[in-house]
Amino acid sequence: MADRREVHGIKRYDSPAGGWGALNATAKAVRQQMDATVAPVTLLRTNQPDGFDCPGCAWPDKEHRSTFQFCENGAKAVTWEATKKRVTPEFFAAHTVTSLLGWSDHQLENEGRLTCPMAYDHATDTYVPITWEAAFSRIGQVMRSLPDPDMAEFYTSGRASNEAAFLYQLFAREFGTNNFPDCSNMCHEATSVGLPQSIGIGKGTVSLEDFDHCELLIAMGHNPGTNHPRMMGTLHELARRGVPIIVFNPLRERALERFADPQSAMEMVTFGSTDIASSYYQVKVGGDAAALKGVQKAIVALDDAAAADGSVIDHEFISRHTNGYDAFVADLNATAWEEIEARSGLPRDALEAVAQAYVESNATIVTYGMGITQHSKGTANVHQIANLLFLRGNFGKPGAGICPLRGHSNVQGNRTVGITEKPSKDMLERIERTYGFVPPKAHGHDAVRTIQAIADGKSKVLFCLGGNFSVALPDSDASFAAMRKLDLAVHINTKLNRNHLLVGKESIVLPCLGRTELDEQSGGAQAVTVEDSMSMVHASRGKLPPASGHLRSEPAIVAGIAQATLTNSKVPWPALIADYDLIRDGIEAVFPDFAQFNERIRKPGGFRLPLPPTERVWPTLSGKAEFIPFAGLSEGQEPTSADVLTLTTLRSHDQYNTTVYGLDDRYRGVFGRRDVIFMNEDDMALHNLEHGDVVDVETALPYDRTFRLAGFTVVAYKIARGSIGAYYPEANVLVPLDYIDEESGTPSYKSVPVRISRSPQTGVTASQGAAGG
Ligand SMILES: Nc1nc2c(c(=O)[nH]1)N[C@H]1C(S)=C(S)[C@@H](COP(=O)(O)OP(=O)(O)OC[C@H]3O[C@@H](n4cnc5c(=O)[nH]c(N)nc54)[C@H](O)[C@@H]3O)O[C@H]1N2
Ligand SMILES: Nc1nc2c(c(=O)[nH]1)N[C@H]1C(S)=C(S)[C@@H](COP(=O)(O)OP(=O)(O)OC[C@H]3O[C@@H](n4cnc5c(=O)[nH]c(N)nc54)[C@H](O)[C@@H]3O)O[C@H]1N2
Ligand SMILES: [Mo]
Repeated sequence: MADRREVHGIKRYDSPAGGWGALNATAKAVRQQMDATVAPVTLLRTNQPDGFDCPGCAWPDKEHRSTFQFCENGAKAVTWEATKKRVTPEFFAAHTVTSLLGWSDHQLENEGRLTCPMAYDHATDTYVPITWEAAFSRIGQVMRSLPDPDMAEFYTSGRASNEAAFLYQLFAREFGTNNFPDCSNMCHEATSVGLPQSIGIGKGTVSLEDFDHCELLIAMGHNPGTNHPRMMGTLHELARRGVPIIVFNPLRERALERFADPQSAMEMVTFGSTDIASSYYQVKVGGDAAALKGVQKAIVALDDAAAADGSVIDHEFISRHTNGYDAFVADLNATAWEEIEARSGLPRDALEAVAQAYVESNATIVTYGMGITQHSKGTANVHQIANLLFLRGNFGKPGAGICPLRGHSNVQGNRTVGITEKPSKDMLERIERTYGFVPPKAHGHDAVRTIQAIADGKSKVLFCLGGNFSVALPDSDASFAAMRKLDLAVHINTKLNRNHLLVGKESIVLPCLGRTELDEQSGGAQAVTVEDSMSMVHASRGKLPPASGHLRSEPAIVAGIAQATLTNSKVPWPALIADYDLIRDGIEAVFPDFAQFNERIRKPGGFRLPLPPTERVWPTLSGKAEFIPFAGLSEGQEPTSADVLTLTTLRSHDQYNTTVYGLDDRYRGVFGRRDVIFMNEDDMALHNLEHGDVVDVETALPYDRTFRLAGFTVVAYKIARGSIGAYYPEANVLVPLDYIDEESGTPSYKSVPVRISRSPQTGVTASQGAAGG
């Protein structure tokens, strides 16, 4: 597009993903954060049998012994934690909290590792050092003065180890609440709710080996080149093996188009690459259920046309293993192609082509991410994927199954060991039997309900075991304001972030060890465990000297707080911290799937938790897999008038959730800025906008408040018509707090109806960097 105007920081990116660009970016990350002598050894320990688990993503490795051969974003995650930069008490003394609020998210975290427990001092508007003992004792005092244990909230971000998470839920439950807001509530909750309804468990069913046997892969709503980079090795292998890879994604994501494997000498020296997607369907934002219904409808039509011999639809599997097929087909028959095409933005023949590929495959895997779950119909979207897989019995056979791509490296493990606001009766009984206290039964708050309870003044204390809670939540204006109403916030973190700065009455920041660091307790050096996306549990051991002599491990901090809070606790906290084997014995006692836990994690690679659907056993209420129809396409999600577009919020290549490593998004051609709106050129023409125009975006939902993002720059992009994209967390101001998937509570971060207009603030074209809100 020679005549397109030049826009600051926007360039074409024509290369494949991976390749030399990835190697260069890794070198840069190391240079900016780490000591050149420490970096190579540390990076080589990632995901080795005796090393630590990569905090970058939850994709597994073969026998947990391969793939730190190379991974750019894994390296960024590791170097960001193992950085040589430090946030000291002197830093806090020199910067008031009010002044730090003017910093961007990137600037805050880029100051380096937290080094000392700090408490907020109103008189000076700064954080001042506090001893661990004084911090614990103050927390205990406030906690014991709460009139009701349900006035405390216990947030977890999915980096915590199984051991830390287990102790945390034990503490909160002995204290008396099930208030467990979790990053998972903003992420794969639609999976945790939807999959048990469909197949009886809330986890994926495939293993890494299944990818060696699959004949078709359908990839929906995830961006592995950035977010699950080790998956690119698997996709590259599949593509080379000639397995069709069908992508549904509103944006053209480079890594799903072409990838040069830095492991492949040939591709590197020849500047070659491999095409990944065999077909790329730019579904409308929020149009996946419609697309899936179209594919299912076309499959049923193919089956009707063929002899009912099971060569198209596996009727034997359906009659033996499922319920609800007839109602499911009736719903498909009642859905018109016009509606499917309008909602998905895809033509009928494209969806018929997918159906054809599907029926030709004897083993299909569907992988999916946030593009499926973060919608007002997220749970229903997940059901549709399961329905599609049922049609050819794609569960419980090699090479087939469902594969939700989990987010944080141990978010799945946190859930497995009891971080849930909706505990099962069985788990509570086992906790009682093991530890001798009676845990509360009433369900607690999830993430959105927590911030609502805080905003309403009903909850007064918030613990954050990792994460950046209010920045990750929707509606930054409301969420930030709520934080200031707290009596006490306790932040257990490795890095400084905005959540620490939204101070209420009291705020305490407790610095903890990261995965890469040595965790030395009185019983010797400790290992922790994590569970990956494919239910493999294995040990993780850090080796680096801690970033500061004042750091404590997450389990030790939780135990310290628990001891200072609970009078006559039944849990032997000091013993558990001396030797984490004893924590694992407790996990085993409460969760029988962890039988011989300590023994099994000592084997390299660890072990796999049981997944009944892989044996065609369905732990649903009926004991069968359930077809769950998507009732009508007309409700929710869809724009109400022609000028309304649907906004999706995205991660850049240089970001880990709210952690902004840098301001580039190389594969999308954005450099040094994040204040952009990706828009289709036809939509731009329709809205009378040009590449580079500065616009305001406003939420088009019936609220009595305005949700506005002002002064962002429009970038012409290959994105589906009617859809626009912007970065998270900047765009969180546009997502109303209660605009959620009713079934799972997941915020609808990926389908917000909006209107866009030329900004009155013209001239704001300069890069604003990572505006924090
Ligand atoms: N480097 C890095 N790694 C990460 C993270 C990170 O931020 N950085 N975050 C971690 C976490 S917590 C998570 S949950 C995962 C997130 O991993 P992903 O699920 O890949 O996350 P997103 O970037 O939010 O968006 C996913 C993709 O969905 C597409 N999409 C948007 N809307 C729709 C839609 O309506 N339909 C479809 N089909 N697609 C859509 C977008 O174009 C984008 O390609 O990654 C984990 N790993
Ligand atoms: N608009 C929009 N909003 C979203 C999303 C979206 O796609 N769009 N995605 C959602 C998703 S999927 C998720 S998972 C959430 C993420 O929400 P969170 O998990 O709350 O956020 P993170 O940005 O991952 O947390 C970053 C902080 O974690 C701390 N940290 C890092 N490592 C460790 C560690 O080892 N221990 C401890 N204790 N702390 C550590 C650091 O201090 C860092 O500042 O955001 C959600 N918000
Ligand atoms: Mo996530």
